[in-house]
Amino acid sequence: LKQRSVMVWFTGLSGSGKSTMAIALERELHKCGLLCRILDGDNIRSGINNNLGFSAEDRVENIRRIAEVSKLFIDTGVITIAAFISPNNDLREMAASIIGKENFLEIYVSTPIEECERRDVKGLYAKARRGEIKDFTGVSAPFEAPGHPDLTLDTSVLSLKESVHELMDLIIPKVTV
Ligand code: GGZ
Repeated sequence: LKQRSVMVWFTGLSGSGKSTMAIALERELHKCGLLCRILDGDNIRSGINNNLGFSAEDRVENIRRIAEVSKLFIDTGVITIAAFISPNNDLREMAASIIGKENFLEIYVSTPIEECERRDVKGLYAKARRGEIKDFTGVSAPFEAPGHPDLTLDTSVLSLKESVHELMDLIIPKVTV
């Protein structure tokens, strides 16, 4: 395999742009012939983690399983991209220590809540404001910004293309043999 693997760990609010960035990054890595795997709500919360909700304990178990699965991919040499809110430092530190801190890139998608709420692609913020979803991150559950992320990307300032460019500049030197 002509590549080294790395964990690309996105953190940020619902609607901040994590999944969109993950997909665009995957496309760009594929263009370079690099093998990668996206883990997100669509393939994790609907499958292996379909018994988990959004209580603090369930979020810990969600992230723990995601980190263990990521480790399997990383050990196989696959660049692994995770797009989960992972709302606090303890959760992200747990993931980094399971995966190995030396392989872990923390990417903070810092799009402000006002912008996420304005987009409200799935109508979840409106529901959360009406009290129809409890423990909603940013509304009725906390989000703790990372202290020292490897990269911070604000989609209200940067285009998708610019964000992917910054990601590639960070990742390529780490994965090319
Ligand atoms: C936060 C919630 C909640 C609550 C459902 N809080 O925009 P989405 O819809 O697709 O992304 C959100 C997703 C968050 O799941 P994660 O596994 O990333 O969260 S965590 O890392 O904190 O475990 C949102 C939807 O699930 N969603 N209820 N209460 N997001």
